[in-house]
Amino acid sequence: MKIKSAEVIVSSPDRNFVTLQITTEDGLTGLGDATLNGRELAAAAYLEHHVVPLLIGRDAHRIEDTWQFLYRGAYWRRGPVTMAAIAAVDVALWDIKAKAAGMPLYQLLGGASRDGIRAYGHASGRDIPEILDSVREHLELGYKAIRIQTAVPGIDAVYGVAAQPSAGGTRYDYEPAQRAALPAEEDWDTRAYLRHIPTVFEAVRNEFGPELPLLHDGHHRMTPIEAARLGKSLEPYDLFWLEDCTPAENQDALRLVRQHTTTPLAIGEVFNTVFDYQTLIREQLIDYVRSAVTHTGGISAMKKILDYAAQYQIKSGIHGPTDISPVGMAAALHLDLAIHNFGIQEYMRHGDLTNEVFQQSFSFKDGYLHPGEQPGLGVELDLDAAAAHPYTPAYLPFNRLKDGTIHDW
Ligand code: CS2
Ligand code: MG
Repeated sequence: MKIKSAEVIVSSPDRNFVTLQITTEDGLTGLGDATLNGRELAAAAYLEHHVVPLLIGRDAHRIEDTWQFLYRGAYWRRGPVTMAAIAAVDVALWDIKAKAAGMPLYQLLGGASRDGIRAYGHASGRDIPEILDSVREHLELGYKAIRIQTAVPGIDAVYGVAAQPSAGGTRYDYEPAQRAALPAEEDWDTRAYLRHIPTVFEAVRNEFGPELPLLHDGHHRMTPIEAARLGKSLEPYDLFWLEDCTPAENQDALRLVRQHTTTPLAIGEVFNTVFDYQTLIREQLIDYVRSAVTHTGGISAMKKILDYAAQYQIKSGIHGPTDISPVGMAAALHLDLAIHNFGIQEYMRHGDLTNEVFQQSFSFKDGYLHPGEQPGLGVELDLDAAAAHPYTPAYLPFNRLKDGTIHDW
């Protein structure tokens, strides 16, 4: 089954997406996601100029060989752009193979290991009443696990807090990339943050009780000892996880955090290969692997990472914000359904315009996602609808401290 053509589609309903569509000589099509928030054109160019020409004429069934060819044959390995491009090819070929087999993709990964995929949503607010209101809204939407992000007194603009109705129509969906020619500047003060966060979880636990799984994203901003302090101060509130508590390029940093707190740790949404996780997994310094299928070389690579993590009792917590397209989300769901060491799936609902461009068969009901039973991924791309939304520059913000020093966003 030879590859006849491959098309890179950059489209910007609600936000920018990069989609690869591979077509075989038999007329089968497969979709892959290469969306890289704020760097979409880099991923699209890598695909367009350095991957697509290599695909034409290759056997679409040879997924592993194509992956190894694109990874080892490039010479320059790893990194978000390379691995997003390889991911798009990998997922598109899995989509084609499952369509050719006439079954949903998860069946080719070993079949279902569970009936549904527990999701978590994003509650946020500028103050405690807004946060409690946002939690109620997400409970009404059916979520059974909820991430809590909050504004911080003394800080003007903080990650994760939607202050105005979003494209999705609900007040609390938060799209971090802002459409503008240049990135927006936000501010940060770790001490103010560390003082404030425990008060928020105290209020949420008092209102909603001890059972509801609560998550929080530290978003790479603390030093290891600050992360240790936060993890320890949150232990009374029994979090499901504390995410990205400290930048983890230096994987050894998590040893210090782990020595001080039993709050479960999730890391890896900016990681792209198993090598980014090696110490973290082997020394059990984390509890959840956070990468997205889209940024980690696709289903083939992500399954290898999660199988390695399973040997150390570490579970999946696949990244699922709005900057993972419905194609990337569907790929995650097929993997979530099949692997044994599933943990939880992040699920930010896409906006109406996005759902017009990407027709999806996955469902969200009573807090659980399911990829559906369509052959393949279960996502189809409306090329005309996609063409109606051309790329629009949009960047993730950057942070400065009060003294003007650049800080992790
Ligand atoms: C966040 C993301 O979903 C998360 O856990 O870390 O919103 C992240 O900021 C964006 O995906 C970056 O593109
Ligand atoms: Mg995160």
